[in-house]
Amino acid sequence: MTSPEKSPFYITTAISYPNGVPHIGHAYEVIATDAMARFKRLDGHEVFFMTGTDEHGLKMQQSAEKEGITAKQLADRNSAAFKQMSQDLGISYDRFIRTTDQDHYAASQAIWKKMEANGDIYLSKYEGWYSVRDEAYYVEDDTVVKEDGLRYSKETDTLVTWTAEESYFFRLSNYQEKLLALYEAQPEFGAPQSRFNEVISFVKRGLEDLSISRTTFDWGVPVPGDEKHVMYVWVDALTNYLTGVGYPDVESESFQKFWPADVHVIGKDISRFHAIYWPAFLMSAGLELPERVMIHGFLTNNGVKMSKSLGNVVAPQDFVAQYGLDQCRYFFLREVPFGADGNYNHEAIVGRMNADLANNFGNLAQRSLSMVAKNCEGKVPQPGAFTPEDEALLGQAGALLETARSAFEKQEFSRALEAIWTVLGDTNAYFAEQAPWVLRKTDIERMNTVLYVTLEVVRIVAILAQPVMPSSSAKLLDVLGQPEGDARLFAAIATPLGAGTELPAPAPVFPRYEEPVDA
Ligand code: ME8
Repeated sequence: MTSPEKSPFYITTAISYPNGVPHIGHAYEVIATDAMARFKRLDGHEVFFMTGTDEHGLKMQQSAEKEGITAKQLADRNSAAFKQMSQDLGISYDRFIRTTDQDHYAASQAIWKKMEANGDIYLSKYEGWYSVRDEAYYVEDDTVVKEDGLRYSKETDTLVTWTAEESYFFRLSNYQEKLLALYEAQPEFGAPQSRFNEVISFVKRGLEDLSISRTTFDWGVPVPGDEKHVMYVWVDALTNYLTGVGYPDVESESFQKFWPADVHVIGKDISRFHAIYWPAFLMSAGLELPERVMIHGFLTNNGVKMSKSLGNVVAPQDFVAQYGLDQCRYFFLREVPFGADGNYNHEAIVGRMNADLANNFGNLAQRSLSMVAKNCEGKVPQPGAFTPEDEALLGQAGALLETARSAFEKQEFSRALEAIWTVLGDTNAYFAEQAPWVLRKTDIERMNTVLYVTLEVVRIVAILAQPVMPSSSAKLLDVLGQPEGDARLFAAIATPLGAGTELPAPAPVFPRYEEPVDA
């Protein structure tokens, strides 16, 4: 149930290029965004969560030509692979947008016309060193001729060729002061701070007008009124965030409800597009600006960048098959402070799976629930008076919601999880100290109280863990007798477990990772 006094929440991922298949970096971004979307839903907000694919541009056209198929065929095939990945990762998106969707053409042409009407678009000529891979022009100083006699971008090491074309330009130079004023007024427009600072310094160095159309290929959204031009892929790509909520129908219910977006989640390589071009386009079109651009880092495998030539590109589905979906989701959000670059390797994942999930959480749940099954007729026991230790632990667990809220508000997922796991650690210590298996013989009422307190912590943690580990948390909430629906919302944290609630037979939820034994 959504609560009327909680504001609607609109969150997006970047839309991926379907010129290849998805990798762990893509999975990481959708998992984090999904956790955020689920958190807000459980906290009573109406959420719109969008992800999808960015299908236009020369890169797509050229990749397709190499395969002897059309760009649309390539997009259809790989977009389906991205959609499948999201489904395999349990991503709760509300729309999977494709920039080849009909409504997206209308939205892109509408924003173009608004920017044009505002005097920000003019026709001129563009010449420069163009990188197809980056879909960007470079000035000569930013390129280098290598031993093979070919010229490359220094920054991205991609091949550039001299290209001259008639092009429409966007007056980005007019927006330098306005952007700096925005950053000043909204100091968390970009996050984390270190990555936002890079954007701010870039803008302070001065902005040049931006070439926003191409005539050398036709795989894109036609420029309204001059159809030999297609829009520069980033103009239409960024506009996806508007299309998804009904633009250009700004009076529509969804646009009114969800625009401006609350958070755009993106990787560090595309921060300039989102924190500079995008707000400038929106200002020009007279539209409200997103609240926040959250810039995450890159994942590396054992410290090595993923690349096809190194053969270390891991398919997200293989990863999930090896460790389990919730385990992967937990690992990525717990291990790497969101925003920082992160490294993953087998040992680190197994460490988290066994220590945090199987031992700290799984064992606690299983031991307490098994004792309840055996000694309390499978019902939540009636607690006696709480001791200061009980009160302290329940207080700690009860305070987790606020801690998690403040951490999730800034996409500090690892901070939220760390706080939750600290309480689990304390609960394990409490369980060991109180030794309910001893109390069973000496003081049944006290045993009941200790089991009750432990189950109550497990319940609160299971509710709070849902955004990160939806299916394991659901299994735990099943065995805690908490039906789907209101009892699993964050608002239910404040309502303690009812003594006498019938509990189904407990079943372990977090398996240990055992290394496969060679036959
Ligand atoms: O950039 N680790 O698409 P894309 C973490 N179409 N994140 C990574 C990553 C890695 N190793 N590699 C890529 C595009 N990403 C554009 C976006 S939005 C209007 C258009 C992230 O398929 C990357 O930073 O190259 C981006 O946020 C997303 O994956 C899609 O990357």
